[in-house]
Amino acid sequence: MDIVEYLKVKKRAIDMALEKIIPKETDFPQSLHKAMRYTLFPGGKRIRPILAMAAYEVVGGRGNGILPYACGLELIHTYSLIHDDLPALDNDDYRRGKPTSHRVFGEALAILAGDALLTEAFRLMSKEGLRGEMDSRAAMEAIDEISMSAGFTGMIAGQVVDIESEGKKVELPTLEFIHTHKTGSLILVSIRTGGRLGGAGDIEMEALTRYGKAVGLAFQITDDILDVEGSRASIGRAPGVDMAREKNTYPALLGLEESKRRCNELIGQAVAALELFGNKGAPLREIALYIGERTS
Ligand code: GRG
Repeated sequence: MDIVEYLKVKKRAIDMALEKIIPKETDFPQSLHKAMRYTLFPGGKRIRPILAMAAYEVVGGRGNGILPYACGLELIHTYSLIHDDLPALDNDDYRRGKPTSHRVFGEALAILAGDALLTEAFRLMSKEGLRGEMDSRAAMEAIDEISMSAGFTGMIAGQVVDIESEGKKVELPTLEFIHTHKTGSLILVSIRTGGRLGGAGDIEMEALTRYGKAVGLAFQITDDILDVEGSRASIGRAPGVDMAREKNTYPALLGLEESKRRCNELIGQAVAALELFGNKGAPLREIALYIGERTS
């Protein structure tokens, strides 16, 4: 299969859906809608919603019912980037190839735009649940799991341990906690949401969970490696900031070569977890390989 074309087609479907959801820049209050759209469009790779759609399809999910959840996951991710860049957190100037939200709109509006995207994510997903096209219990379970993965038992917990560990040398289990929570939990729940809403049985969910855990951690290890080896043009933000900020990363703790070895090992585990899907697992397999080799 042509993974580049696959990613392009899925990204287009997500972008078109997001375009309809987010108010126009001309709607009052314009400043809020401008700030919400600014970081969301043209956006990044859309890997979390694409994973949700691919997992939905691999277990036999049909139609567009997954799309509001896929978009919701992207809105949560985009809010986290806006807030992560704020002066109180990473104080970054550049994101998705352009100046960060607070640099353009000021801190207050960047915070509020992030809040609005996060809140809209849950409205969107619950509205779809209420429409009744999906099994409403599965929809509520998906929203429950997404809340836990984005909140204090997931992404926020990882972020807190990350900022509290800056400048200190942590052991591998703490670094793994940071990576699996800060980044891995939203990736894992994207895949599990696709599986759940697509009607996966227990064995399929278990396979998707093994796949999701492996690609989630591999994704952040690659991010750490790109901070060392990437360029501003490729990653859309300044490289070298993790090192300058004495962040705990895989290359800082284990070195570049060992980090790459562990990343490849995780990608191998992810691919192996897809065995039961046979040929149908090709999109998820290609996405895992792409995550291991990505340069942006
Ligand atoms: C509530 C003040 C406040 C802050 C919350 C939750 C949070 C801050 C930060 C989340 C942690 C975070 C941003 C982790 C980074 C994960 C990561 C690898 C981001 C880059 O993801 P890509 O490469 O980006 O998918 P694109 O731009 O392609 O979507």
